[in-house]
This record gives sequence, C-alpha cells and structure tokens, in this order.
Amino acid sequence: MRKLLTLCLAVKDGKVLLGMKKRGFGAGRWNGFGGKVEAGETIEAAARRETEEECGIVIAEMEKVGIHEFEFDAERGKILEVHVFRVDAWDGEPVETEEMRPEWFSFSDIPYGTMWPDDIYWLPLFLAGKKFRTRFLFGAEDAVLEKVIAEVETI
Ligand code: 6U4
Repeated sequence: MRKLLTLCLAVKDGKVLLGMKKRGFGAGRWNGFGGKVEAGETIEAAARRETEEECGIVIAEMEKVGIHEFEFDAERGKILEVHVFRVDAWDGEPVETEEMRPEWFSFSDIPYGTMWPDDIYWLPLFLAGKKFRTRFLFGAEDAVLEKVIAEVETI
C-alpha cells in the first residue's frame, strides 16, 4: 500500500522556512509544510492546500525537487511516498496556526537535532539545489535502519 504526501520548503535569501509541528504525525519536530493528498486531488494542489492551511502562505511558484519513500519496520509494505517541493514565490506572510509554528532558518543553521532523522541525509542536497530520490526504512524511535539517497537530473 502506498500513501501520497507532500512536503513544501520555502526558500528566500539563504534561509528556509520550517514549521514546528504542534500535533499529529511528527509532532515536536521542525519540518516542511504538507500532508496527505486527498482522493481526486493532484499532488500540486495538495501541496498548495496544506501549505496554506499550516502556515497561511499561498504558493505562487514551486518546483518538485525530490521524492522520498518512507517505510516503517513495524508496518512493512506501507510506503509513504512524499513529494518534495521547493517554494520560490508566495503571497502572504507565514503565520502560526494550530498545527505549525513557522520560523526561518539559515542554510548554515538547520536544527537537524529536532527534525526527522532522515532530513540530515537529504536536506543538504535540497539546499544545494539538487534533485533527489530517496528510500528510508525506520525502526524503533524512528531510527534510520536503511537508506538509499540518489541525486537525479529530473524528477
Ligand atoms: P492530519 O490528517 O493533518 O492529522 P498528520 O498525521 O498530522 O495529518 P500530515 O498530513 O501533516 O500528518 O503529514 C505529515 C507530514 O510530514 C508531511 O508533510 C510529510 C512529512 N513527513 C512524513 N515523514 C517524514 C520524514 N520521515 N521526514 C520528513 N518529513 C516527513 O522530513
């Protein structure tokens, strides 16, 4: 079984916009904005909808830069397919919502210690303007048991 999700990271002036997830899956971690793609919805529409819901900005320009496949050892066979977008232009200013508290981080000061443990392997590629496909297997306490990280030309 495959579940489609989105992850959107806005960038501006050497900084990336992350949100502290306040509830649900990944709570307590800094992450991009995004969530599940709903039935009948395109991946891009889901990316726009979730980003607006979670931090109030309306995406004007974005590019797909990566796809992750996440699997959890406790739930083998269920793959989270996460489509990652770099957001280059938007309307509005990020605001705190019930789900997320947004904050800008310098590319040189990313809070990897309070992020998903896979992020340290691929976010540097993202920040360097690369495209990527990854696969991670998570074990107890979301430890990374297996990883494949491939830089690609097109996504
Ligand atoms: P709802 O239905 O809103 O309660 P929730 O369970 O809170 O959903 P959701 O939909 O916000 O989750 O989606 C989870 C978000 O976390 C997506 O943007 C994808 C992202 N994500 C999931 N696993 C990740 C991982 N290992 N590394 C990462 N982001 C991940 O950087």
